[in-house]
Amino acid sequence: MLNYCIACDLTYPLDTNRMRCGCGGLMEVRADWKADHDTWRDRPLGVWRYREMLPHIDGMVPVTLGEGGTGLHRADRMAQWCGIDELHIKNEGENPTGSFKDRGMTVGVTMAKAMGHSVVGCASTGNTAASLAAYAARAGLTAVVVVPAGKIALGKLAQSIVHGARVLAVKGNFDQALETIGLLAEEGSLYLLNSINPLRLEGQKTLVWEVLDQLDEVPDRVVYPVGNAGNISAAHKALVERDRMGMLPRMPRLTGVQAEGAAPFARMMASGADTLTSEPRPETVATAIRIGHPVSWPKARAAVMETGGTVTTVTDEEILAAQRALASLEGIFVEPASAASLAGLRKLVHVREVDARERVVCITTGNGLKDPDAVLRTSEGAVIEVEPDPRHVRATLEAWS
Ligand code: AN7
Repeated sequence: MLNYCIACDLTYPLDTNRMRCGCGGLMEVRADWKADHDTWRDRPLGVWRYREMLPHIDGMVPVTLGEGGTGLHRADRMAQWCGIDELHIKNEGENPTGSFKDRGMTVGVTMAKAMGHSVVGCASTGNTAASLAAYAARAGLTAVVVVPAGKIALGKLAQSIVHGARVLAVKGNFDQALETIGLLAEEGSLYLLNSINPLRLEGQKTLVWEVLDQLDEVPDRVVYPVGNAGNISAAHKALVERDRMGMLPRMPRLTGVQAEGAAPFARMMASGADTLTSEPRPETVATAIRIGHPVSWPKARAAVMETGGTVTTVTDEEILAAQRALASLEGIFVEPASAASLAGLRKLVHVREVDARERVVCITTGNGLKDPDAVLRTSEGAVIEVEPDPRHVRATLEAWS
C-alpha cells in the first residue's frame, strides 16, 4: 500500500510527510484491495465497516467516535421542490461532530497516531477544524487549527475551542491559511490533516459506499457541494474501486455545486479550461465553501468528466432558500454549504441539464446547528412576542396568515 502521484506515478510511503509529489502532483493511495459484499455484510454501517478497503499500517488502532452510518432519507416533498421524481438526502450532519469530515478524520488521526505524530494540524473553514479537534482529543494528540478570522460559523469555533485545539485566526482567507500551515507541515512542525492528505480522502470514500449499500439501486446522480473539492474526488475513487471489484452495475454521475462568489472550479469546468484560475476574493454566506483555490481540482475534474457529471453555481439567496425548504419540508436542518447541493439540483432541473426522471442523491455535508446565525439573520419577524394570556395567544394565532 503506497501513495502514488496522480501526475507522474512516482511512489511514496504511506507515512510520508509530503502532501505533494516533487513534480507538484497530488497523491493518492493505491493498494490491491480485496473485499466483497460478504466481507462487510454483517457489520454495522459506518466508516470502519469497510476497513479492508482503507489504509492500514501495523499496530494501528482506530480512533473512533462512531462516524459514518448516517441516514439516507427519501425526501418526496423536497424532490417536488427540486422538480424531480425521486430524491434521497444523505445527511452527513448526523456524524459525531456534525459533518462529513469525521469520515476522513477518523482515518487520518488513526494513521497519524500510529505513525507516532504528537501534533496534528489543519487549515479550515470550520468543519475540518472541529473534526480534527475532536479526534485529536480522542487520540490524546495536540491539534493546531488555522481558520480565517471572523469567517467561520460560531458553532464550529466553539467545537474547536472546547475540544482543546490551539486555534489560530489568520488575517486572511482559507487559501492563505492552508498555504501557511502547509509550510509549517513541510518543516516538520506538525502532521497535516487537510484533504490534500490522501489518507483523509480514503476515509471519505465510505460516504458513497454507504449510499450504495443503503439504496436498492445505483442512483443516477450524486450531488455534492464543492469547496476544496476533496469530497467529490473521494467519491470518484470510491466508485472506481467498487467498479473494479465488480460491485457497481453502473456509474452515477458525480455533480458538484459551488457558491457563485467562490466558484473557480465551476468556472474552469464551464470554460473547458484544463487548469484552474484561483478566485482571489471568495465570498459567500456558505462560509464552509468560501474557498478560492480548491486544491483537489485535478481529481475533481476527473470525477466529473469521467462520470458524465456536471458542475453548477448557485447564489447565496438560492442556498438560503434551499436550506429553509429542506428544514421546513423534510425536518432536516443543514448548514448553508450543504444546502448548495439542493439549490444546485433544482437549478439543473430547471435548465434541463438534469432529467426529472432521474434518481438523485444529494449529500448534505454539515449540520445546521453549527451556524444558526445564517438562519436568524434572515428571519426577521419570525418570532412574535405574546402576553401569557390565552386570549392574546389565540388572537395572535388567528391573525397568522
Ligand atoms: C459543510 O472545513 O474545507 O469540497 O476546512 O464544511 O471536500 O472541500 C469544509 C468543506 C462542503 C466542501 N460542505 O467539501 C473545511 C472545509 C461543508 C464543508 C464542504 C465543506 P470539499
